[in-house]
Amino acid sequence: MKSDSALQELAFQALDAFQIEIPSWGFANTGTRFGKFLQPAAASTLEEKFSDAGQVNKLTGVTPTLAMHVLWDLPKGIADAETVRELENKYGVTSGSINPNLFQDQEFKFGSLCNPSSEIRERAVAHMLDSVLIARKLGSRDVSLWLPDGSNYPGTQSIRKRIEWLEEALQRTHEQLGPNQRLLVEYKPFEPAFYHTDIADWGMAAHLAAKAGPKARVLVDTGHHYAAQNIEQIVAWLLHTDMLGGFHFNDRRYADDDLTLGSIDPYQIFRIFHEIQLSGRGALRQIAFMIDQSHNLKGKMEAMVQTVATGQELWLKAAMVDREQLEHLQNRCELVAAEELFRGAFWQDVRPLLKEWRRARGLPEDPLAALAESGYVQRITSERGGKLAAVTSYA
Ligand code: RM4
Ligand code: MN
Ligand code: MN
Repeated sequence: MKSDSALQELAFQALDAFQIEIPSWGFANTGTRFGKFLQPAAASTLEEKFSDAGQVNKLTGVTPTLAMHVLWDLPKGIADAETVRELENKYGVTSGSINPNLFQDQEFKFGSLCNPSSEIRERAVAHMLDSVLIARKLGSRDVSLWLPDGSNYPGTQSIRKRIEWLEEALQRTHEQLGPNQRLLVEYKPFEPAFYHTDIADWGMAAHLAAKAGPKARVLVDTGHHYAAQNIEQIVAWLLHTDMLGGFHFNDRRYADDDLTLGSIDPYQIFRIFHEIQLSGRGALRQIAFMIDQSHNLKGKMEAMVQTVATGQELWLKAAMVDREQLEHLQNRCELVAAEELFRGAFWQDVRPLLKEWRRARGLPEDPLAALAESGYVQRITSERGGKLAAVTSYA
């Protein structure tokens, strides 16, 4: 048993090391595949997204960066960088990962980097190269690629040729990276109607990243797995092979639902965090924690604050695992004792410790209550509400 002060020190160290990036699109109006549900408080401009992100960071203290989607947030490309700089200064959050957008243009109907037309592939690569330049200009470390490519029917596309095109495109993107930049390759097993997805799993993503060059890594989106998959094992392998670049955290029940982190299966996130904490501090610096959620029913500000707090709670629970003792029990094959130790950490109520940490760091003890008290949501609801009818896209 650890003394109270030893426990507090351990908890504070763990919490000081935990930061998570929030996505601009988490504040915007989103919906289902069939329609969009509008919220009066949703952000529809980049300034509103920065304002919301700044507010979340003020309340939680652990979300200093904002992920952006190039076409949604920087429609003029690199020319928008100046505006972003101003917003960073105004709202106290800086640019996070830059996400290329290869899924909206009509010309990408049959694929982008994997399109059989070399001309279209070239335009997709040009967008990747632009994204790297934008990220460099903004001082963002990570260009984070989600590739929407695939085919709907067997025999209609050459799987092998598309692998080659992809290898080449990612190599060319990699060449453009600055010294402190990285390329993250996200995988996803399916889209509705897909027969094959060009980057369907972590093995494909790891191969492509390794082939692209030393600054490319794999991005694990927790929602992008089949229901029975053991994600922490994938994470352990990626850590072992030094290929883990980061996460898009969210939860899912059936498909890529983008639900609140830990809302369906918090134990899974705990198990992932345990694998990461086993690797120590050095590894942590190389792993980008990001949220990738779409709050189409919950209030967006409330959902984001709730998500960040849940992430901290699960991270802290993972820190409660007595890893030395666990190793000892594992070596002796004391199965029940090992499992009880592991599970016991998960069941520990760490919220009082988290509150202590917030108090010590000058943050509101209960960020959700502080959000409610701040009046911020009421203010943006009345300021933005009038614009509802004008909203047409996810941006
Ligand atoms: C995908 C994936 C990507 C996101 C796109 C729009 O499902 O999770 O990260 O950028 O959606
Ligand atoms: Mn994602
Ligand atoms: Mn997704």
